[in-house]
Amino acid sequence: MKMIKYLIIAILLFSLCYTAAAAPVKLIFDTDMGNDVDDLMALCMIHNLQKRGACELLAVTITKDHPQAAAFVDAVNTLYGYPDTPIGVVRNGAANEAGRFNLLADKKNPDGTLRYPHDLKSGADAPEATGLIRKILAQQPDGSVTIAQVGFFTNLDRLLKSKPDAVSSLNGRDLIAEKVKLLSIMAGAFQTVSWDTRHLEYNVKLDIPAAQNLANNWPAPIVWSGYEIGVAAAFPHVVIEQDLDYIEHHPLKEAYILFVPPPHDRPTWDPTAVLYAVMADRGYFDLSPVGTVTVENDAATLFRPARKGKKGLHRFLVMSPEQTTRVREAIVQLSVEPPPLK
Ligand SMILES: [Ca+2]
Ligand SMILES: [Ca+2]
Repeated sequence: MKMIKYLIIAILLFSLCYTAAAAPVKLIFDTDMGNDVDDLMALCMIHNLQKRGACELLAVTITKDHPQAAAFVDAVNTLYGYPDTPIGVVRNGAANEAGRFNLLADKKNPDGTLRYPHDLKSGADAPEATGLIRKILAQQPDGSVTIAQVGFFTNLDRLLKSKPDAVSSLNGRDLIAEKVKLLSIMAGAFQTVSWDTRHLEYNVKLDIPAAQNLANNWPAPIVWSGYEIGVAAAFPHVVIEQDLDYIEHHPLKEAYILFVPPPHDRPTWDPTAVLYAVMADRGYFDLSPVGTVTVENDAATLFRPARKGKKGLHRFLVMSPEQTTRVREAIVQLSVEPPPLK
């Protein structure tokens, strides 16, 4: 009898613990990898969060229209032990210059082998991003997918405008409404930036019509990490100099130095959007009230809170000084954690 009692207690305790464990966040990472090194910090973070079961990276989609972007993303995915993560690329997109560090994808060792091994050699061999996102969304449970967009709005604008196809009878807007839980975006500015109350942020500027369509028509909640958030929680460059020597070549160290060498503390724009996407309930950030972001023709982003009793789908991140310290340290530790060491 006593045994049965203990067994029941054990089962109850187990089920309590089991329900307490959060399911991994199903994540699509949409990036302009190669235009700034913060995209790479964000991707390293995602893999380390994935390793511990906090998220599941369903795909990486790329808005930078250069073939080495996809190859470099595959190289990083491979280093972290996820060589088969699906990768989709934009066609006829923005920012088609090479950038400063995606060339690491093709770097060779003295013996002729790749420094960062990977099998996707060029974005030309990757599927188009919109179709890939449609396929992945169609396969996922309703209301389950989080998207972190840390580049331009091109891919998600095209997703929104997409027509029914072989993978789903829903148009883009309806497919998003059914499957997407949250869109966490790094874009825009919602506070004064260096006394400028109309800071025109890069991710919006590169494809303004796409940003306008998304802000006006995306049918699910959006949380915006404005320019000011990443600037406030800038990455301490000493980490690049001292903490990544556990392997001979580290892509984050090499890319950071190629992009803007220490002693520069790079803002953590994209990592903040990923941190919120995966750990939304951990108090790293506070949120504005709900409202609506409007993108103006010059790329300015204006937020208006919803009037009393009205609904709004948009909010933006805010951070106290204490939260800023926590966010910076979380991003540092999550992005420098070693990949599986050989
Ligand atoms: Ca691969
Ligand atoms: Ca970016």
